[in-house]
Amino acid sequence: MSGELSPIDKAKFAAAKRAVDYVEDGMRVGLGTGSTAAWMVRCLGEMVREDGLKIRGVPTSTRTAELARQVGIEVISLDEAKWLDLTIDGADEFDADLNLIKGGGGALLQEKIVATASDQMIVIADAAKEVTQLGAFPLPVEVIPFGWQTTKALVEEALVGLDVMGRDGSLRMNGEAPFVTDESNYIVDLHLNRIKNPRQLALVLNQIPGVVENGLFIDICDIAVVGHGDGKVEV
Ligand code: ABF
Repeated sequence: MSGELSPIDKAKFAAAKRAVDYVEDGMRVGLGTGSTAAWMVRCLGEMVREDGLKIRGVPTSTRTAELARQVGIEVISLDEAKWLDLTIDGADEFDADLNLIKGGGGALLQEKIVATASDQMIVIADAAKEVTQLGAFPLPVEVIPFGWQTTKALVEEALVGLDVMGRDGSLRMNGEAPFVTDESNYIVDLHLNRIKNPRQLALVLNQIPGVVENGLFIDICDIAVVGHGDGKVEV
C-alpha cells in the first residue's frame, strides 16, 4: 500500500500501520479524520478484507465515514456503539503530556466526543507534530454561526487575562464563504503562538456563550505513535 511515498507520507503511513496493531477482533473503533487517520482507515480496511478482522467503526466526520465504507469497514453511529474500545486519530500538535491541538481538518467536535467516549485513545502523527509547547498551530474553536463576531470578540477578550503570546482570531474560510463543519458551525482559529496553560485555556474557552468546543485535547490521549520520514516509528 505504501508504494513510493514522500517522507512525510512515509511517516504518516508508518504511524498508522503501527497503531492498527492495537485493534482486536470485536472492537468498536473510533476512526479519526485527516490524512494520517486516512492511512489508518485504509490499513484497517485491508485487515477486514484480507484477515477477516471483525470491527465496527465510528467515524469522526462524513469524509471518514465515506472512506471507511469504501474500504469495507462496518460503519455504525456513536449512538449505536454507545461506548468505544479504542479511538485512533491524528493531531496538529502534541506535547510531552500528550495534550493535543486538533481541528485543523475542521472535525474537532466529533473527534473530541468520540475520543472521550473511548477506553483508550491513540494519536498517530508524523514527528513534526511534536512540540515542547502547544500553540504555534492556530487553535481551532468551533462556534455557532449566530453572532459569531461577538463570540470571537468575547474569546479575544477572555484571552487578555491568560498567558498566551497572541490573541487574534480569524474566521476559517472555504473560498469566499465561511468554512462550515459537519454540525453546520463555524471555526475561529486563534493565533496564540504559545499556550502556557492549555488546561486552563480549554476550560475558559468553553465557558464563553457561542463557543461549542475547542481543539485542545487535555487528558484524552493515552498513547502517541510517531512516524518518521525513514519509516521508523516511536511509541
Ligand atoms: C485530525 O487530524 C484533525 O484534528 C487534525 O487537524 C488532523 C491532522 O491532519 P493530518 O493527519 O492530515 O496532518 O484529527
